[in-house]
Amino acid sequence: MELNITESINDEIQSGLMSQDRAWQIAEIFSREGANQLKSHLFDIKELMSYYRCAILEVETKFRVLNEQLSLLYERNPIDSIHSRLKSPESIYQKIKKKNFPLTLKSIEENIDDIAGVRVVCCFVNDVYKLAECFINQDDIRVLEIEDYIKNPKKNGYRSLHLIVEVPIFLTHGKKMMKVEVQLRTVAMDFWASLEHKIYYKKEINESAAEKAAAELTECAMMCADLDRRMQKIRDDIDLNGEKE
Ligand code: 0O2
Repeated sequence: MELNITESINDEIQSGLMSQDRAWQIAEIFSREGANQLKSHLFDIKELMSYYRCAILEVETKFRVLNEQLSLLYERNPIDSIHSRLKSPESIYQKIKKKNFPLTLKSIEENIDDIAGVRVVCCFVNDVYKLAECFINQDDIRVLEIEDYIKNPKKNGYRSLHLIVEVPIFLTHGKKMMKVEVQLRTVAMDFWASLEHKIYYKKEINESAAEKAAAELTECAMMCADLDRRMQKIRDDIDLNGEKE
């Protein structure tokens, strides 16, 4: 009986279903009763998650540095805001299950690209591409994938530039490359995606309401794309003709 409980907790931790703190408490109890192995698994999970947090810090810093330098050059900040998140154990578990990958830490690290996510919200579309270019040209960044949903929006109208990169983190025992998903988008793209995420994306909605909402959301996405084009044009015109003599 005791062995089964240990195995089942272990499975939940391996799959990321149980929160790390809760599992740590249970491990304390079990380790006193002899299940020391569990404690070491828990340490491995905590360690991996802390590496992803370090990778987020590295990527955030790179974008803050670029923002600082570009704002000096252009006398305005190209970045409006940066938001970062570590994927929750529940959604890591859902994703690994959906994609039929083994439920091990190694497999999670190899197969889930967006455990660490950094979203960079820019003012103008040109800023998105400028920042992406400066970022991926840094010699310690390894680009694994680029998905340009601005040039090729999703069917529902979703737009953003997605990069999957590996970034080095420097630890006491050496360097480790960690995967990070970077999403770059404008304020208008972010406005649409944030609201669509709240009301529609991956939500269960009854069929007739869903169809109507989807059509409306796609229309709103086109309005946001149009706004982006117009704002970019206003700025380009000012840059070209609007400077004081
Ligand atoms: P969450 O809740 O934001 O974390 P995969 O990531 O492997 O499932 P793929 O095709 O590689 O699939 O990823 P994709 O489609 O490039 O999208 C990854 C992320 O982009 C999503 O993460 C969302 O954050 C965002 N995204 C993609 N499509 C949409 C969309 O239609 N609407 C909104 N609001 N966001 C979108 P998650 O993990 O799916 O969700």
